[in-house]
Amino acid sequence: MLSLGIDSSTQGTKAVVYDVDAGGVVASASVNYGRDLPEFGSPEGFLPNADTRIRRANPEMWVRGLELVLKRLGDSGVPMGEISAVGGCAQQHATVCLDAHGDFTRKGCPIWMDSSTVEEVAALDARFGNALRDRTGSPAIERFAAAQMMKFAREEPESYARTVRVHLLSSFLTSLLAGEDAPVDVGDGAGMNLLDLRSLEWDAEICEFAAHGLAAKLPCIHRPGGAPLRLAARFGEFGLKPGIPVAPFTGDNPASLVGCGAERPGCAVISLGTSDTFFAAMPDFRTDPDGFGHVFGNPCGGFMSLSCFKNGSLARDRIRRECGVDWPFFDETAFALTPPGNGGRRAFPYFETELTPKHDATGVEANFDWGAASPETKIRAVVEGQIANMRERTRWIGDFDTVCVTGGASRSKGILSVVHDIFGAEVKTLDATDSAAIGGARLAAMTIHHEGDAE
Ligand code: XUL
Repeated sequence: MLSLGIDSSTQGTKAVVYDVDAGGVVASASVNYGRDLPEFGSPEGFLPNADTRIRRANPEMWVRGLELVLKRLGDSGVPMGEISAVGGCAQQHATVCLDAHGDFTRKGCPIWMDSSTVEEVAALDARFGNALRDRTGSPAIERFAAAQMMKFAREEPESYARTVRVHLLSSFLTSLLAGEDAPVDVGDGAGMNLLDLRSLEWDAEICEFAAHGLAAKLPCIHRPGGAPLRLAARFGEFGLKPGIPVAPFTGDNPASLVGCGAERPGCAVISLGTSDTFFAAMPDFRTDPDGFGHVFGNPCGGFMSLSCFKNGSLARDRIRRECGVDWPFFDETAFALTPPGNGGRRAFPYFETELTPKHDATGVEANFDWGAASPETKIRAVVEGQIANMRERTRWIGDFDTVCVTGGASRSKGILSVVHDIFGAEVKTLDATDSAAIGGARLAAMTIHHEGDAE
């Protein structure tokens, strides 16, 4: 059986055709907004703005991205007519506002990179404090819909009043594919500061505080296992079979959880990239007592957590250069020359303002004489510092029997051994390229199994 997974991400749209029985991608196509849709003037996926806190995109670009990626996929010769279900995901937190005719009421939609809502976050904090985290899974966050809608209603009251539907990009794309107003999936809906994660209903009090009448403008909520929608007739144009199930799109992070095969609790994913990300499924609703980790829904049921550590690969590269060594030395030799635990020597690189835990960019903080230490001691100290911090900051989630490591730095045998020692879990490496699109395709395939079960 073939299913289609679409990932509408910051810089482009990707589509994969997934062979569910063989478990692999058989065809893919992609669109890069900067290269392929230059008319939107968004080389990096958003409209350039001198104020770097403002990050917005023209929603027409996402519509065109979806259509163009489907056209390219069809042109690649893949049998579009044999695809049995469609699913997908989108960058989290982007909001799309529509009027009663389905026209956009906000030509520039804020995306996840927008942090222009500092005032609104302060207002949410002052009104709800820790209750916001306890109810919605996250403290007040700039890029989340509560703060963004508060700002929209304040700055453009007429446009806000004309808005009848506030979609996330994920539910907006599902609506396009289904040709009808689609629900918000709990996975992505949890990233709004508006969803009560215990009842999985919109929190009326928080919605009303954010913007008058907001709850009535939000879509219905799709819970795991709920009925899929159906592909609209107009997508027959791309060779797809109208009427096949469409799984409600989720956020790219919840989709990656599924795409990495980590949707069951006990398995964590560490993605070592520009920044390091940690995510894992959780069976029940818990929040980070220190307020650093986010809680999103798990589209397969239950919840997931996500923590972002800003000082990741760039910090490791800076240490490597400072030590004057090559990558083979950093990745392996340094760990052969030093014992696990490094004799208690630990270091934390704060080259960027850190999110988890919050820490200003102050450079390397070490509990030993940094200047006098050998390269191998420094390298182990930094890697053990990073991974130990990750373990400490994710302890509230629970224990893990398996940790899947992805991203460029997962090639490092040294880093993998440190993950094994500190997490005390089996460590696997995973190629997570396209994991979000694959997650969408797997969620699509699950709608068929659910229908089969029901028969
Ligand atoms: C998660 C977040 C990002 C985007 C990227 O909270 O903001 O990971 O989902 O697309």
